Amino acid sequence: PKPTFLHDYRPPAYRVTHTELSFDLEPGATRVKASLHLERHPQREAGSPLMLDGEQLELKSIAIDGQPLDDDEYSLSETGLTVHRVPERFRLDTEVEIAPEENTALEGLYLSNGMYCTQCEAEGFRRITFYPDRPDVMATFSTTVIGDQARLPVLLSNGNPVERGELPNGKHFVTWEDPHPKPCYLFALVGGDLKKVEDRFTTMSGREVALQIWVEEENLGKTGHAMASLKRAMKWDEETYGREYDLDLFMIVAVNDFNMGAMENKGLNIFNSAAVLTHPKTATDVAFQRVESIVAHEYFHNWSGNRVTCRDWFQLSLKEGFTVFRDQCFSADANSAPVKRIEDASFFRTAQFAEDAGPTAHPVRPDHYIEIGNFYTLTIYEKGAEVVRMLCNLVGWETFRRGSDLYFERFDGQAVTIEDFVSCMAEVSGLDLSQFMRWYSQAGTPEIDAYGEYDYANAEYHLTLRQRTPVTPGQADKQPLHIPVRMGLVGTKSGRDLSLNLEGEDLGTAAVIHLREAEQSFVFTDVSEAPVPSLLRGFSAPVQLRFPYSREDLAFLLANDSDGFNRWDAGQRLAMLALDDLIAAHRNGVEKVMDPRIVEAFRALLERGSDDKAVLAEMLTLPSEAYIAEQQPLVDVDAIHAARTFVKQSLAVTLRDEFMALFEANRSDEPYAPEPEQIGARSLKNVALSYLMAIEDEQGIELTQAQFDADHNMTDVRHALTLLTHSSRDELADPALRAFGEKWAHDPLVMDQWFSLQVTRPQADALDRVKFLMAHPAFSMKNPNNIRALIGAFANQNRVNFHRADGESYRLLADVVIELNRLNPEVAARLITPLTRWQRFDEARQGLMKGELERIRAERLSPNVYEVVEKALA
Ligand code: DPP
Ligand code: ZN
Repeated sequence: PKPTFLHDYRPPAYRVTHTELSFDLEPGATRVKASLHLERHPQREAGSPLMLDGEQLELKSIAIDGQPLDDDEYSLSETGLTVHRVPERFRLDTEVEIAPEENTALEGLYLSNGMYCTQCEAEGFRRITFYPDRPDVMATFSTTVIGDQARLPVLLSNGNPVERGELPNGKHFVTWEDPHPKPCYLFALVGGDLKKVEDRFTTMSGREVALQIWVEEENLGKTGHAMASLKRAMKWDEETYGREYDLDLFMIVAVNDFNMGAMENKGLNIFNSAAVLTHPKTATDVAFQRVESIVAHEYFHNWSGNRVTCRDWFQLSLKEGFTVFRDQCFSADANSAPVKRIEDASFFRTAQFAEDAGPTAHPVRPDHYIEIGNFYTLTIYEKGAEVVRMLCNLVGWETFRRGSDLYFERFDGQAVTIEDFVSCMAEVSGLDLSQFMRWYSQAGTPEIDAYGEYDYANAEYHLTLRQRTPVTPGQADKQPLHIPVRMGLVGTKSGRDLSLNLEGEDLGTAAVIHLREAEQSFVFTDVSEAPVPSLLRGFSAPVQLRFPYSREDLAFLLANDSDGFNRWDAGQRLAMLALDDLIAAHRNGVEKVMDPRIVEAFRALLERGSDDKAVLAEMLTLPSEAYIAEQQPLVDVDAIHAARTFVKQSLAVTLRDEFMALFEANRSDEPYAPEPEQIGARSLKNVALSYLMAIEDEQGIELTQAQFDADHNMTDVRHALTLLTHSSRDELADPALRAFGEKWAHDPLVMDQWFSLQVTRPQADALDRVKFLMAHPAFSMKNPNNIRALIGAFANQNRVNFHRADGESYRLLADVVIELNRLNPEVAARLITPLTRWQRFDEARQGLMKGELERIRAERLSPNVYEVVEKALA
């Protein structure tokens, strides 16, 4: 396979102004008729051949302006269709046969649980019909869907239904019209036996919109939260961005087999059932919040993605970065804002940093790819969102909003680039954002080394920041970035933020300083007392920041920083210092000793309490093994696990009564609601229980079992079951697991949770459990959620067992990748990730991991898997 390059972009030779489609959903012989109204692109030369993408299509007929073509007038290949000579304006009619029943890749039209559905982003439409499958071809669509009335009573597509009727042989049809020009990646079709829940929304201009969520009948009771989230998101986008919905109907459909989370098809969002269905008994708080944010995310795409779309797939972050930023702000408004930021930044620093440091590192706007399906990454989505957040902070919200208005107004109905977006921000703010643009083209996590010195005699504080971005594949030279560093100076006497006077300018007590050079010094004057600097508040830039804090400094910030995010971060840094010592002790076979300063800092947290319980729960949570690993030069999974367990147990032993009191103070029998206060209390209570279970405290065990038996809500039940399953006592784990597995055998989303919590147990039998569960009737290699819940959770979250010294887990992962390479290349490619990180481990493991990558490489590979494996072994 050959790469596609950004610099090769050219507009399409022909545009499609209108697309008429007709689907006959006949088992074993689905037919698709397409009438494309085409015209030459004004910027392209006359006489070009017409080239259409098409894969796995069986062409039945082809005609131009009603004239069937002779065999020598066109040619077919594995990837498409070329018509050698065409007029300037014409209608192309084709008919193809496709096989949705055999489609296990879940791209294009496929069957999930007997229901027809589609996934066209990024390049799935070419598996439906011959078409210029690129986002800069935008057409209005009219779609007729024909199907068996009994088996497929519901037939949906984009836009509004305009006609329906009965046909011979028990069939019926529905015709849908979408008046908004759109690229074909936003096309959707659904046919199945579905039931709907309906609601309404009145837009800010007074238009009535019907809202429908379509699900299988047994899931009708699980749609309430998604619907409520949708209405909140619609309102929020009106109030915050002035964006109104533009059709009379908005539909969401839940499907069980789906490669991603959800898809923003115009008027007809298709969702992974895991991203839409909730019920207090089956979904955790985390799942409720995830549904809320994904429903909002897809809805927000209606403007940031659909009305204004991407010129080409290199611009993917144009819609994804902006839309993730929008959904993050929405969730922050709906929940605890500091916790949302802590969760996002913590995940980012673990997973995106790892991606940016590995062999698949790429810029927010890549300049080449083999398979665009491999670029739905944390860098495009989450780093893209961080870059938009920096822009917003640089220009200020009001100006950012004006820039957003300008962007939507100027580019409505167009397919545009990241420059178009940033230039709107530059225009409304008057700022020169040319250096800022490097954030889009340079891969790698920038590192900032900071040093500070207080000059008593002159009451000055000197802060020096030095930035460097490490070399990433294909990018040896890095230029300095424009990095906004939000900061404060916290007085060590007063515990307050001191006023910041920088080069004669009074910045108040919290300021953003701009690092643009490789090294820059900032001199703050009139600093009345010795301060501890609080840097990168709110994670103001996606960088790794180092400052030589002492443990006393960190304990001080943990207690006094006015920025909630940095208070949490100080606690994490403090824990990291202790963990580093313990990891070294473990490696050197020296007795581990707990640093009393950590214990005292935790005691202080427990005594002080917090108004925001969710924040306190985060502060009491130690850095994850994955995050700790990111901070080590060489990853020693066993030492990390031992050190973290030691810290947790030491805290639990010393603060046992405090944790018990915290648990008692936060339990409740209130009916479940996914509300911030309840969620915060549950988190806090469950964190306390984790500590008690870390030492297998007898009373803690009783409480855990009681919480499991009480069966009050899934958050509590799952947490209790996880603690029992991850304990050293199989007599606690086994009966609970069995009871839970039998009770929920009928519910695939709950069974996925049951898979995950077993295969993440630290005990040495985890790999055997994975193998055993792969034969469970609730597991299928064809279902991406099952793969993620069982194989993905094991490989990504069970670090001690995935990195077994005998390499057996690597072998299992490679076996699964090899099988999935045939069934579902997109999911297969994503699953390889943990093996691509081999450079981070000792030589023996490196050899084993590379050996498995080479074994994969020896297969006949899909472009998806090929690209990832080649990069990993380069
Ligand atoms: N565009 C989708 C989303 O991120 C992914 N297919 O919302
Ligand atoms: Zn998206």
